Amino acid sequence: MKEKTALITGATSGIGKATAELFAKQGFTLVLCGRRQERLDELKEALGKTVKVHTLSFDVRDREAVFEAIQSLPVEFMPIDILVNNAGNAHGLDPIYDGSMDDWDAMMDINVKGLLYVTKAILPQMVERKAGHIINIGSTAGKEVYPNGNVYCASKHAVDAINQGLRIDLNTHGIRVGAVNPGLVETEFSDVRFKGDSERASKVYQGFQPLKPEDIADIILFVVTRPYHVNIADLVVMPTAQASSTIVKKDL
Ligand code: NDP
Ligand code: 8X3
Repeated sequence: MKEKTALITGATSGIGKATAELFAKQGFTLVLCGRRQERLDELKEALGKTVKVHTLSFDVRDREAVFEAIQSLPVEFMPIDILVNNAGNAHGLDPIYDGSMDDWDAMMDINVKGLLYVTKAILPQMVERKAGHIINIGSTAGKEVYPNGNVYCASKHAVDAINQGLRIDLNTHGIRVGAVNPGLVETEFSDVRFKGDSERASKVYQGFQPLKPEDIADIILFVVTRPYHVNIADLVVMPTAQASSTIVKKDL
């Protein structure tokens, strides 16, 4: 039987990279996406020893680049059975009256519109085959709004709505759609949010045990390996020390 082919966006770091590594252990054929070509090359070198890996370097904000990249896929990497819509980040953590409009644009363009473009580029072959699985990486920020999270939370609330909308509209096509919504996971996320201020970023994860990217990868693997009649529609996962976006038990 042909191994499943998974396309993962944001595979160069954090949750996406851990998912790529775990999927490789399962023998999945991989299409790994991100902007940082060097990191994609490293992944291809490492994972390509055991499974088929193709890399696509593009910015999810660039609509044409998204479609060109997906259309360039070699035949052995088609069709895509599993799409993990993971690329995204927070940019800034400011009260809305002080927010940077460039940060707002980045979050809406990457987390929302980028996810839509990639999905739109992949969907026709899933619709045609009446099969496929889309996993959207949302966030606890898509379930509740926290102070200064404003536009990042809005972008993840949009992912929550798109997850529901896709599931509804693809229902008659037999395509599985679900979201995994993590709380605090220690990745490069806070480095990006705080624009390279690694001291500030590391403080986010001090005094408690945050989730690791591998914890989320494990859950994504569980989601995609259920029997086809089982669709995990929406899943929220937090560190044990976290009760909500603002309640985290820290021993500092
Ligand atoms: P990382 O910063 O470690 O990874 C983000 C990934 O997204 C990178 O691979 C990056 O690749 C890619 N990416 C970012 N912008 C673009 C872009 N414009 N075009 C293409 N790819 C892009 O963060 P995480 O692993 O933590 O984040 C992954 C997802 O998980 C995000 O959607 C995030 O919102 C979500 N999430 C994270 C949580 C956390 O606490 N860490 C909690 C809840 C949700 P490259 O730079 O090479 O393009
Ligand atoms: C990432 C979790 O709480 O930093 O989506 O927004 S949080």
